[in-house]
Amino acid sequence: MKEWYNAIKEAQSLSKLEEIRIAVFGKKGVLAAEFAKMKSAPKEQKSQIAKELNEHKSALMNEFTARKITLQTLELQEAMKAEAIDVSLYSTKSEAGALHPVMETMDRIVEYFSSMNFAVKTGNMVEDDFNNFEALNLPKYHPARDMQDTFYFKDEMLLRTHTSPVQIRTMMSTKPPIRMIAPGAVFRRDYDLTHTPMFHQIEGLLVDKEGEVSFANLKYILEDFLKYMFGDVDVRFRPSFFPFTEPSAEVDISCVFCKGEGCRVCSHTGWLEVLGCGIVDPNVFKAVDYKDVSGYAFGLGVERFAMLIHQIGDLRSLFEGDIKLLEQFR
Ligand code: 2U9
Repeated sequence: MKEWYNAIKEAQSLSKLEEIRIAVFGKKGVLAAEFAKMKSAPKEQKSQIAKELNEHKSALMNEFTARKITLQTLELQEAMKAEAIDVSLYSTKSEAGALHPVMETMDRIVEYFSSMNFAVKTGNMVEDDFNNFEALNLPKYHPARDMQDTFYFKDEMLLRTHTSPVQIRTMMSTKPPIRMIAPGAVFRRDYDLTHTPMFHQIEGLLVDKEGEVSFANLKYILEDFLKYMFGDVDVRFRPSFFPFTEPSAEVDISCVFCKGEGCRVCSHTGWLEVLGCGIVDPNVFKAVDYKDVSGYAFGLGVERFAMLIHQIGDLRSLFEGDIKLLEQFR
């Protein structure tokens, strides 16, 4: 027995101590073995052996408990030493970050359409010809493809020029009705005062049974949305053309800078163009094999919204990462 007292006293870790506990007190441990041996001892010695064994048992248990508490305390002290934080260290001043104005604007737009029960769907930036053009009533060599200069990879793959492929893929994989928006980055070969090769769009699509979706529905939600974004502005719809919608319209708001009086920003018209929209062209539904449906769609550029909301004059400044601009949005 003596060696087990020493083993307990000298155990250097809780795991080692646990091994010893099993070896001493376990079902197949030394104490159990000694008690078993006792059965075959002469009758008159039995009670003496039992007494001694029980004394050992409780003395070993006392040793074990004492050692366990010591080791637990030691291990806790080690852990506290390892995880210690020196609160007396000087800290260097760190500036709080903030969302980029484009992302903040994107979140606000997504928030509005989510509240109107539009699902939010994202897709891939690398797309194919069918999903980016063909299915959107833009066949090869159609002059409307010139409107969007495209970045091509080999094998007819390309960087999406709008988020519309997200809607095409959604329609190809789900049955109508559809009520969704697609926010995300898009790419066009363009670079000047008002164009960057990458910008962000949010497009919306609503599809329901034939005759259930009208231009009036579209007009209502876009007017409500623009008042949510810009406050008490006037909204007007002008006839326009897009290959994927018919009829189509461009949407203007009264100039947020001069309140419609006419200024440099609105080219003295009193109006700012902010959206495009229309009733989904039947050729688009044909391409995705949707029958007996009607729908509306709209699209907007997020950078343009951010510029109008925050009165930012040059689109390119949104992409320069200039801390002087960004810290104004903290
Ligand atoms: C499907 C069917 C129709 C999306 C639409 C516009 C009009 C539009 C521009 C706004 C500024 C692009 O970022 S911008 O340059 N967009 O004017 N977008 S209708 O129509 C769709 C989309 C997908 C299946």
